[in-house]
Amino acid sequence: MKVFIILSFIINLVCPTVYNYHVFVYGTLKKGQPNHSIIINTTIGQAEFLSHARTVEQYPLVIATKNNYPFLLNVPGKGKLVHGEIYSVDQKMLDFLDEFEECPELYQRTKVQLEVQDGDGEGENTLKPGSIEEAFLYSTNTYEPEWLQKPTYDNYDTNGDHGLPYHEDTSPE
Ligand code: PCA
Repeated sequence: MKVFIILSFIINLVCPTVYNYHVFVYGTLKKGQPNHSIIINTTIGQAEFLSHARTVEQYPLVIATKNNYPFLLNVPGKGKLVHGEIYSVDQKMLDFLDEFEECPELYQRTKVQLEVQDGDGEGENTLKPGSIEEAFLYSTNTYEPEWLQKPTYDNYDTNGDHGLPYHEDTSPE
């Protein structure tokens, strides 16, 4: 076990992308949104901003639950082309995000096709504008049927004119 840990540490030093995953964030994890501090918290894990991106297919991005959570419903072809940000994250950050997003109960981590919008990433892994990339995202299949009737958004902002700011309310239903 010890040997494995040392070996993976060395591999990660030589080739840091080996253990990295691309994650597309479209909600509260984006820059300027209430949970962005998580993805830039290096005590949790590593994350590198790669680019802005838009889904290749349309999806309903709705705001639901008493806490006004944003949810991308896993219903391709309905809703809008959804804007967000692609990050390269390590295993530790991915594990933390799975837990934070209550995956797989509330959200499920699925894969999505994205069109890279600008290559304004911070490091050498910057993506090429116009290219198609695949990334994980936290979408949901476990939604209430009436959520399909809700207004849909193309670019989530907690303080948008929908008047439904995100909040954490831990009181019982
Ligand atoms: N957090 C994840 C999924 C929805 C949310 O608020 C994200 O920002 O992509």
